[in-house]
Amino acid sequence: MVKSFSTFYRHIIEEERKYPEATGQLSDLLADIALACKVISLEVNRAGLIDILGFTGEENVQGEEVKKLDVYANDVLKYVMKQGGHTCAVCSEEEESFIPIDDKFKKNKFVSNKYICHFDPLDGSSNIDVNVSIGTIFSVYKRVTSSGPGALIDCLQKGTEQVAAGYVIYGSSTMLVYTTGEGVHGFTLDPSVGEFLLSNENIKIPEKSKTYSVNEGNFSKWQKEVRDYITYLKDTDPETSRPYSSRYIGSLVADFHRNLLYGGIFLYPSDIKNKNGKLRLMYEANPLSFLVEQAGGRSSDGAGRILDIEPKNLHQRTPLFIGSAEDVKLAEKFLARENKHPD
Ligand code: AHM
Ligand code: MG
Repeated sequence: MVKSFSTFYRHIIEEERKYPEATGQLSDLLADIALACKVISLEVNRAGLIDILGFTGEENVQGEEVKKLDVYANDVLKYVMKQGGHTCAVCSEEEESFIPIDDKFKKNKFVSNKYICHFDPLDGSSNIDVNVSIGTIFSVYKRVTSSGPGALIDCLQKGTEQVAAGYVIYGSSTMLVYTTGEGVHGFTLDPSVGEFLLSNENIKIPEKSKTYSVNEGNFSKWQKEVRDYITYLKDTDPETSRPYSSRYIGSLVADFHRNLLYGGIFLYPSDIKNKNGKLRLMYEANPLSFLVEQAGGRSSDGAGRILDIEPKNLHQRTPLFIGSAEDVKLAEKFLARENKHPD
């Protein structure tokens, strides 16, 4: 329940004021991200109309090129980040390499381009065309180099170095959920006033859940320990709330969001085809891991904490077990005990 009325911008400014040395630039950067996501949200909402209105070809009726939604989201975020002047590089799941940003976008001496942003511009690609919730995931780091456009070393930092992270879910309503290391807060977009309004203050994920989210079609491709874990969750034992319910949308942001609010474990383990799982460390696992830990949950690659992984490249993949702390701990126990029951 929200105690007081607040917009997203007012909330981040008030959070930043708790630190007298803060310059307000992180708040401005987060406000830029929120703005870009409002623009993306508009386009996502219109997407279903494109065919009906005849925008089917490469060009729309104005003769403008119709971009695929994920390409559009990527372009909007890059543009807004560049114009904001706070970033020296942007990294995106849609781009092969990082995009260095020139100093010329710094607006004045009070703006320093000291941040790096990572984006998954539109996650849940298989759901884009079927009106199922999708999302934008973001994370922010401080640069380690001192000036000029950012370098790879700025972009390849461990998840523990994130100064902010969050996502925007384009669902039955559009919501922004973020952390700067001071808890997790959720805002719902009021389309009539165009503002994200505080709706979920200081979100805490239930410690233990009754729900698991996984693409179970991959069951036969998983290692035995993962198969044993899922089989265990499906066995009947009322004392441990089993069998668990299964909930899988196939949009990470949507699956994560539901589990964050109701409790649950999401897993995308490695399998015989994807030796390191499917999800990306820098664009998906790290930001959601920062959020889940701030909400009292846990995130692991099955063997250790996601946020402690030293990244080797921008598109590195990782197995992911994320959600309610007790459930993730149990999954880790199964993975650690080869062929043994963990009870
Ligand atoms: P994407 O970045 O191409 O959208 O892929 C990531 C998505 C996640 O949103 C989701 O959790 C997962 O892929 C679903 O994968 P699968 O279809 O194999 O279950
Ligand atoms: Mg993705």
